[in-house]
Amino acid sequence: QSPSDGLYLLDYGAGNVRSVFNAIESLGYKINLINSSADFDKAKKIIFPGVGSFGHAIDSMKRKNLIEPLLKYIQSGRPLFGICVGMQVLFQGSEESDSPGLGIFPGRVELFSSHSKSVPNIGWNNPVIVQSLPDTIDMSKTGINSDSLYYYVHSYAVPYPETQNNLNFVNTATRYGDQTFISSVWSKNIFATQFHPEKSGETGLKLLDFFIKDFTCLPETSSPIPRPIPSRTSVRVIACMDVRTNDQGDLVVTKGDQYDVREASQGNQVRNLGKPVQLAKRYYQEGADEVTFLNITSFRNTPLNDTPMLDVLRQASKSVFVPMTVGGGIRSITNEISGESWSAVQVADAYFLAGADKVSIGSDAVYSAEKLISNKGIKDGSSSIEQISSVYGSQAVVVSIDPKRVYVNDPSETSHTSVLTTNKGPNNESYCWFQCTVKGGRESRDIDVVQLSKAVSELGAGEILLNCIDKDGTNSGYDLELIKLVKSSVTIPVIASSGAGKPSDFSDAINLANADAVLAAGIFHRKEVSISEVKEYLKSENIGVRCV
Ligand code: 1PR
Repeated sequence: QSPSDGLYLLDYGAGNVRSVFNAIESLGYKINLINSSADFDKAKKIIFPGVGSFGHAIDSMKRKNLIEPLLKYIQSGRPLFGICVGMQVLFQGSEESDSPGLGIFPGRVELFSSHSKSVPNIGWNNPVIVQSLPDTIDMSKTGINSDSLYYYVHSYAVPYPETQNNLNFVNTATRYGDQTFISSVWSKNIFATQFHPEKSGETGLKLLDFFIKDFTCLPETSSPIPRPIPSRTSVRVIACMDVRTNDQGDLVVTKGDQYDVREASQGNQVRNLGKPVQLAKRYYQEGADEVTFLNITSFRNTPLNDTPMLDVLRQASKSVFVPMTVGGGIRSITNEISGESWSAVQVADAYFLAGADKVSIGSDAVYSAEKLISNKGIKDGSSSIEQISSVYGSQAVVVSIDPKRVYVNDPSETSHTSVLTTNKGPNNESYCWFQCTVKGGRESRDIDVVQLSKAVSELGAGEILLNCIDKDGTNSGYDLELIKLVKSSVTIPVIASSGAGKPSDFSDAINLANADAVLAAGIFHRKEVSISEVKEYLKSENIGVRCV
């Protein structure tokens, strides 16, 4: 008799089921998949992960006839653990969709305001316990306490009214910038979190373990505890791996130096800095808040399901329990040999099913932005950004920008947005604009980072991975002027990338350029600086970080 006997996972079709599966299995438990309404009768506990849009979740559940059996299951009093959209659909409805929710809890899901903070909320934060629980409940078993941080990735939330708080079903509330929202509920047999325990490292795994091993239904007696909800957001330190096949056909982690990945001193071989799955595991254990894989060789003629990156994700997701982003070749593709083609959503489906939490779009985003600009801002729904974000939510779509500096003596020399720069050009030019490129920097396009950032945000991208060709691999620090310019152009989160060489480079990107997250590759691969050293330094600069 294992605690996980009768444990089922409710999969409506866009949840990150593989991540939950792997998290449960890493705890030594087995979990079954609910495939039909008959499975609900066999279930003793259900975990219900939701990712993406509220409407898509409700509509998919309707289409698969899952709503009635789920309501019946809940009424039977057996335990349910809802995650993210799996919590939101338990409320009355959402601004995100006309579809009504299940209406189990009062309240509606609302869009975060972005006038003073980045939206979507992507990052780690602390859930504050606001529910007075009977002393039969030992909250320490959940692992939730004033220091515990969990991963949030959402644009919508149920507001938590700090004043009128007669909401006895609310277990924790979390403050993000100027707003406080319900971050978890616990009422009778229902426990649900806005954050992702399966992506919140060991802390999150402990909460899943609690649900499986020690969860008990709450008696009605719980009542709210009025208390201030401090914000504990922490900055994400992200490890990035550029992955490509070397000349022997092996998939290796490489690293460009201004995007040139070949090492002259090694007979022009592709720089080989390790194996992607092993490095990802190492970075997770060292405290990386996210892991990014950028596949910089296009497996153009490989049938989608044989793409080597999919297996990297399947393997890595078995032992990496923080969000994983994958980029490189995310677009609609046609196999030139077989003539078979896949839409951008089908390509994204394959990566999400393999264990990715976010996909990163590079070249295709530039083409989509150029089209939007030439169509005078009229969207037609044809771009990979629109298609993937409408199914998986904006927060699952990152756009990777590969810009390079173009120097001018005076802003009037170009129609592009230029900035006064302290790093003057080769002919002592005092201004520069940032030209976007495609194909890994090999082709420059007539579009600048302000135009591209605004366009992709308009198309529904949830985050920008802001690389910089001039700075890539130089260890000379981030291009702070570039980051500031993009941060002033959009309200979606911006990840600083390219050039990090020492811990103070990371705090400069945050303190001086207002970056939402900081990413590095080379210094981590070459073990020049460790992730924990970076975090210790950020902490010494009073920047909130997640310490593992
Ligand atoms: O165009 O959608 O197929 O995506 C291609 C993806 O691969 C894009 O995200 C693009 O940035 C990336 N890419 C393509 N070619 C290269 C290359 O290096 N030849 N990598 C490349 C670009 C950027 C980061 C790098 C940071 C941090 N590298 O991956 O890790 O700059 O580096 P550092 O900390 O060592 O300075 P698509």
